[in-house]
Amino acid sequence: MLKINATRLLANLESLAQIGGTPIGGVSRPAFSEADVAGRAWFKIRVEEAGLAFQIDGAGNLSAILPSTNPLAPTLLFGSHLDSVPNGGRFDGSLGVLCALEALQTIQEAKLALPCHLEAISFTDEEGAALGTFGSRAFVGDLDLQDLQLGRLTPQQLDAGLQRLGLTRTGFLSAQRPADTLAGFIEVHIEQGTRLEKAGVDIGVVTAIVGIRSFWLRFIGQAAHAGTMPMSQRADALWGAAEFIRQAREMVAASFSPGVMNCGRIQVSPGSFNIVPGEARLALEFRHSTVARLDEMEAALLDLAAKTAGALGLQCEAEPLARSSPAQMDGRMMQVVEKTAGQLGLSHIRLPSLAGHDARSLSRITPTALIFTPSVAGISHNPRELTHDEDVINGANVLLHAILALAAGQA
Ligand code: HGY
Ligand code: MN
Ligand code: MN
Repeated sequence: MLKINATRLLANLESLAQIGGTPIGGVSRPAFSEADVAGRAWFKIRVEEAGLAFQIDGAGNLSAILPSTNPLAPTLLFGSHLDSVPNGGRFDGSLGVLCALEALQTIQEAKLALPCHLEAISFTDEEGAALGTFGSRAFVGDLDLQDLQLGRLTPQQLDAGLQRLGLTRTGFLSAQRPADTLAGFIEVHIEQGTRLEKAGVDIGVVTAIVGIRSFWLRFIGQAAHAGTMPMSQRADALWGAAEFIRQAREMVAASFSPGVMNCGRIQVSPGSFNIVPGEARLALEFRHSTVARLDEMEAALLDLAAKTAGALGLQCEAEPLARSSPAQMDGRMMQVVEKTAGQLGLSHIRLPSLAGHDARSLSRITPTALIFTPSVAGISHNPRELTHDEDVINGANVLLHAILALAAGQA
């Protein structure tokens, strides 16, 4: 049975991890940063060294292509993302891109003539430095100019970031790929949870991906002298944010499980030891598996924000940011992955994903599969993120044979 080159794959992972590498072995390579520019350049060189065609689209998505002899053939696509969260791990996203490149090189070296074009892709800004799953949303035509306003960067920061990557503000519109040119999409990704490890299973076959919504919540009070303003008369904006976080945590756990919420950032102004906070800006994100539950969570969280603010004599404004809908993975693709894992002697289970992925975008227009490899202790978005070599290699081999099985189905 054909196998990927494990030595080359692990060496590539090690080499890529040096770009934006952090002292304890993690990676800080947010999209549009200098490290991202360097990571992208690294990928281009690897693709060209492998003798594969390199391509970049208007959203900055990077591809390695192995064409079919039939120019009219559809494209089977596989990949993930090279960007990371700030101070993240070396596997999130990178694993899927490098498994994709490795599978492509293996097929090229085996000189297999396939009835579809093969394309290994890295999507731009999956993690949302500007706008989560920016590249894959542009690819499927799920992004318009107005969506850019919902991003997390100021217009000036966005323009500077796009320029760093050689992109323009409107260029992403040309990245849209017609659905009828695609034969499917497969993403390999670390689980970022403990379910595979706990079950002692090699491969996860993802059934569905959660939807994610995010808001800036602005609690507005009145800045005041921290010494002279009596405690009973303060309109302390941070008290409102703190009270909201405490109650939201209890409410989501009690009423919305397995849905989750997170407040990952807070900006307090004016921001001084001796000034009562006049404003607290809170980054709120929440996730659930159905649109109906997301709607209920949104209503309950925004209502709670207004109530906690009101109880403390504060105002609260909610500014909606980017959102994504939950997505189902393709049943036939799941079966292909399961059969492939079985042929490789690997155990597998089905499970939903609580993290967002480019596969969510792709599932809108083409049959999509998401393959999970185990994460040690479920640690992710953290420099201590770890997937054992054996699991990395298993993920790549499942991808390789899923590609071959799907390509054979196109014949
Ligand atoms: O935030 C997420 O779920 C993913 O890691 N981008
Ligand atoms: Mn991530
Ligand atoms: Mn990821």
